[in-house]
Order: sequence, then C-alpha cells, then structure tokens
Amino acid sequence: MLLRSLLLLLAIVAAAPRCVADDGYRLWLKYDLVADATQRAQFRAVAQYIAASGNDVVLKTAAAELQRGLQGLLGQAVPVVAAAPVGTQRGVVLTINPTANVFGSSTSRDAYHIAPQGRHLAVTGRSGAGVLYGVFALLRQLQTGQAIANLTLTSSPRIQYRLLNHWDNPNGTVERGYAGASIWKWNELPQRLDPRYTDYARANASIGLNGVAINNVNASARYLTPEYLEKVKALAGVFRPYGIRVYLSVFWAAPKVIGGLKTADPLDPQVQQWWAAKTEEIYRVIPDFGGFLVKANSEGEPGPQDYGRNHAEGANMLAAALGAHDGIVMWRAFVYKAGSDDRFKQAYEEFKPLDGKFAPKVLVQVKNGPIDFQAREPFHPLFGAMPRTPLVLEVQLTQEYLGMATHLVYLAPLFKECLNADTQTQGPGSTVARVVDGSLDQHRLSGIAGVANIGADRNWTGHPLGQANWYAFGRLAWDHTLSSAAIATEWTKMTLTREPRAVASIVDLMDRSRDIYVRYTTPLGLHHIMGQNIHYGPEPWLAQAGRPDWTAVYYHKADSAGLGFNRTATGSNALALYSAGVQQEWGDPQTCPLNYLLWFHHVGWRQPLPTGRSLWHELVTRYYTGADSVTWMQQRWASVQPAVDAALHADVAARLEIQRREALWWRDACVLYFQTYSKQPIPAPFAPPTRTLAEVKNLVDLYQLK
Ligand code: BDP
Repeated sequence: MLLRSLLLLLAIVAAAPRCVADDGYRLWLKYDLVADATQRAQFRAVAQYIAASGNDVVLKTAAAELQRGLQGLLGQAVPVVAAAPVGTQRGVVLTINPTANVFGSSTSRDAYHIAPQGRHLAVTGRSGAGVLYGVFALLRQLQTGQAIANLTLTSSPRIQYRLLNHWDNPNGTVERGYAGASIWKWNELPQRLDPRYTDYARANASIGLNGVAINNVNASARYLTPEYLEKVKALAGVFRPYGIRVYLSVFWAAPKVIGGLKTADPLDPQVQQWWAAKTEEIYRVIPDFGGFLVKANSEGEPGPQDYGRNHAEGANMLAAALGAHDGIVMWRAFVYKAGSDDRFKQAYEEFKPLDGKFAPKVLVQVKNGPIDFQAREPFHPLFGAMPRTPLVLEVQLTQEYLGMATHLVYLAPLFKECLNADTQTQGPGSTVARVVDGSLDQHRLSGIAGVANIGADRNWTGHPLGQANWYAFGRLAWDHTLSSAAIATEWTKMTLTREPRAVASIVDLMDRSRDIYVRYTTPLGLHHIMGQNIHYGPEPWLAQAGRPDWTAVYYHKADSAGLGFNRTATGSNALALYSAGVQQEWGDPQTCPLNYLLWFHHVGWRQPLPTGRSLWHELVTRYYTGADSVTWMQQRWASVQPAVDAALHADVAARLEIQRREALWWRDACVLYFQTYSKQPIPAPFAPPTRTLAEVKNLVDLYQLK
C-alpha cells in the first residue's frame, strides 16, 4: 500500500511540468535556459569563457553576472579566466579602457562598446561600470533571442545621475508605497545584509541606474546620526560593486533636532559649520557618498524660508558643505503655499527668479507636471524656464494617483509624453528631454529621478506588471529616445514570455493602458478629482478639505455653464508661464490638444469639440469607452494565458477584474456628478448608470474610511 502510494506520488511528480510557479522575484533577470537548441549552440560557440583581469570591483561584478547569466541561458558552466587562452576557443573579453577611441562622442564614464575582436567578442567600458552596463546589454541580447556573434553596439547614457528615490521611513513603512513594507530592514542593519539588497542592486544596474536616495523626502533627521550612518554604510557597501551610489534625503532642521543648535538658518555660521562637519563625517563613513536630496518649505517641512532665506541660499549652503567632495545637492521644486489662486503657478513663481543663483553642485528637481503626478499633466513650466540651472526630472513609479498596485498602467508613455514635450523656449525642438539631459543649455550635470515602486513584496512591486515601470524608468534614464513599445517588448520577452503572438498582445495592452486609465478617470484634462484620503478612487464632489487646493472642486470648477480650470489671461493666467509658442497652441480652445483642454479652459457643456461632439457628449463618451476598454484589456490578457506562467497570469487577471469594477465606479461617479451641472442626459448608445449618485458617494465614503 505504502509502496503503491509512493510510486503514485513519484509518477505525479515526474509528470508535473518542470518549471515552478514564477513568483516574480527574479524580475527580468531570469536567465532561463534558451529553449531553441540551435540558438543555444550559436551562443555557446561565441561564449566559451569570460576573460577579465584586474582588481576593479565593478569589473568583477560584471564577470560574475555574465557567468551567472550564461550558465542559466546556456545550461552549462562558463569559466572566468584572467586572460583569453591561446587556441581556437572563442570567448567574451571584458576590459576597462578609459582612453579607448571607441565610445563615439560621449564623454561619459559609463559608456561601453561591444564588438567582435579577432575570435572574441569584446566588451569595453570606460570604467568598470561601463563594462557592467555592456554585460547587461549583452545579456539582454541573449535573453531577447538576438544573435551576438557579430554584435556591434556603442552606448552611453544621455543623463548622468540616474536615481531611484525611495520614500521609505525608518519605521519600515513607505510613503505612498503599495508593495508592502520597506525593503530596508533598519533594525537588522548593519549586521545582517538581506540578500535582497544585492538583487535590488543587480536589477538597478541592469537598467543603468547609478544612484539611490534611500529615504523619504519627508525625511527623518535620524539618518544623519552616527548609528544610522553605519547602517547606510552597510547598504552602500552592497551597492558599490554595482556602480551605485547612495544619497540621503535630509531634514532641514537636523542641526536643531540632532545637533542641539537653536536655529537651522543657512546663513548662520554655526549651522554652516554643523553641516560641513556632518558632511565630513558622512564621507569618512561612505567615501563615495552621492549627496543630498532636499524637500524644504513644502507641505509643512521646514526650510530656509523659515528664516527669511530663499531656496538658493539653502541649497548653496549644503553645496558649500560638500566642499571638494564629489557630491551634489538635488533641491526639490515641489512647493505650494495655501491661499494662492492657482497651485499650478507656485513652484515657477518661487524658483524662476532664482535661476542663475544656485551653486554649481546644485540641481533643482522638478516633477513632470505642475500639480502632482496626475494621470496626465502638461509638462512643468519650469522646464525651459531656468536655463542657468540643471533641472532633474522627477517622475513617480509608485502609482499614487494611478490605481496603486491594482490597476495595470504601464508608465513609459507618460514619461515619454513629458520628455518629448516641446517647451519651445529656444525655438522648436527645445524638448524637456533636452533640458533634462543638459544638451539644450550645455550643463555639465544632468539628472533624472524615479520615485520607487518597490517594497518588501516577494515580487518587488505588488502588481506583477509594476516591474515594467521600474524597468522602463531605467531604460529611459539611459536613453530617452527609446520607444515605450520597444522597452515593453524587451521587458516582456525577458520577464513573461517569448512567444511572438503573446509578446505582441502584451505590448499592445501595456502601451494603451495609460491612455485607458486616463479615459475612465480624468479625460480631457480633468485632474485632482480623486479620493482625497488615500488618493484612490473618484471624489469629484469633494469641496471641503484641510486646504482649498486639496479639494476636487478647486480643480474642475464645474458649474452650470461648463467645466474646467480657466488658466488663460481671463483666468489664473498660468498659461503665461509657458513660451509664446506653447501659449498660442494651448491658449485657444480650438487648437489646445483635447488631452489638456480642461487643464486650461472652462468649456461650455454644449460647446462642440473637434471630434464633432459637445463637451458633455465627449466627456461621457470617454468615461464609457475608457471603462469598456478594461474589458478589452481582460480579453487581451486572457488570450495570452497559455504563454505565461499560470500563477502570474491568474494574479494579473484578478487585478484586472478589480480594475474593471473600479473603472465603472469612476465612470458612474464622474458622469453622475458632472451631470448635476450639465443637466443633460447620458447620450445614446450609452446606458445610464444603474446606480444613483448617492449610492456611488456612499461607496466612496466607505472606501475612504470616513
Ligand atoms: C505627493 C504625496 C506626498 C509626498 C509629496 C512630495 O502625496 O505624500 O510627500 O508628493 O512629493 O505626491 O513631496
């Protein structure tokens, strides 16, 4: 009996498919065996060994990663040797050569060049990091099934500082983090280094990121204490072999809170001295420390304005504290004060006059749009308006206003929309991308920051497809000219499947997802009408909050005449912050892109739009077709089921079902609420919602835990 059960068990185990459920931990670095035997043989022929010499720690990482990747992809061990052996064997040769003439016009230390060299494939980097990026590029070729024998590839990043910003707190929570707790286990550091830190660093390096601000911009002063610096040092030690530097968000009033001073006035000599000494202390502990990220005089955080000083005086004081160290200050421009007629204008009004007043080590960090990471915003008017200051573009990977880790929203199209936007400040072609990469104003420094969507969840991002947003951010930080679809294709092939029809379907689904989200939540340029408490779900009727600019009615301005925020000269005139060309296009409701219409115009309900429909008709159409599109997304996802890991497929399918319900929730809430102003019926062929506004409001109140 026992024997029979045992045999039965064995038979079951043998019949089960070999692969285990994919829990998402390996991200896009799965290195599974290449299925096609011919291709595998071709790859093997080229990579019989890896040659790498020297003591550079990042070069060693590169060799180890290539070995690991080849072993998995080819299913056999590939030795790492100091020098290519004589004979006929072919291998991959990794070399650092700062003076080689192979990197094109780029001067970046991160540049790499891959090319056949005799019987070998040479990966040359200007630094160890360059080699590491080259190795990851090579592995990407293999993972996406492309030939490598004659591969010739030269690449260098367009942006110098490519950072993730973690909004992680010392107590293990993450501000607006939807993938579990923080990945940093402060209570265990520095003694225990979770292996996850290394995999995190690998993942970042694989997409070209080279910096990590590890703590929340709403910063605790605690990170600057000796006790915490030891912990930060331990993390820096894990990241260093991957070419990644650590940065800290600082609490402006730290000299008072942990320094015992009476003031944090940046012009006070004692305060200056405190920061200089603190900075020296940090560099003693972490010699390659990257620098400071600062949120000051914003949302209740202290700052130099508390002492009558401006942002430049604050930032420059920190820059002076950095002295000769190779560090920078990233000073955030996310500021808005209560009581202004239009929050849209405030960062511009505070920062534009300071252009040219910042010290050379300071970069000003600007969110992609003027309000706050909405599903769609026009580009921030500071881009192009501060030619004498390097501006860091800050985007959000964590989906604070985009359905958190429940809704499938691929963000590359959002990032690209901002990067490709033409500020026209120096004629056509003055894109945000060229402002940010420094090429428009010939800046020596350039930077881009993504607010991380990573947490302690096994699959890192909660939603399995959230990983694609992390991936896309890194790829665009390296090269903002890559297309969203190309990035989605790479990611899908490495992470989900290489079955061509499934890849095409998934990429299509991803590439349309952001537009669909906009349609069922905030079409035609509506913004900031979400549930206020947790920034989730609809709450367009919200009229009372801690501040007027935290309500929804402040932004949509619905009345019996129409809908939208008049930001033209007859309204708040925020449009005047843009260059003449942009003003001309966006200032006229006839030529303003429909996607931005209600950002800038109060439009009559019956006003005909270029689509041939009235505003009301168009609005309803978008809400309904947007919500319907989620069903299309579900169908698309269902169609790829055979090609994708079963557990992962089921997970995404379940989240899509929530998304479908919540799209209907958004649709009903918004059309029913705006209908109280438009006083018009839901046009055919759309069927009116089957629930009342009161019922939907009740649902929202429950959700917001009021
Ligand atoms: C908003 C978030 C808030 C952040 C703030 C910021 O709601 O939690 O602290 O931005 O960027 O999006 O500083």
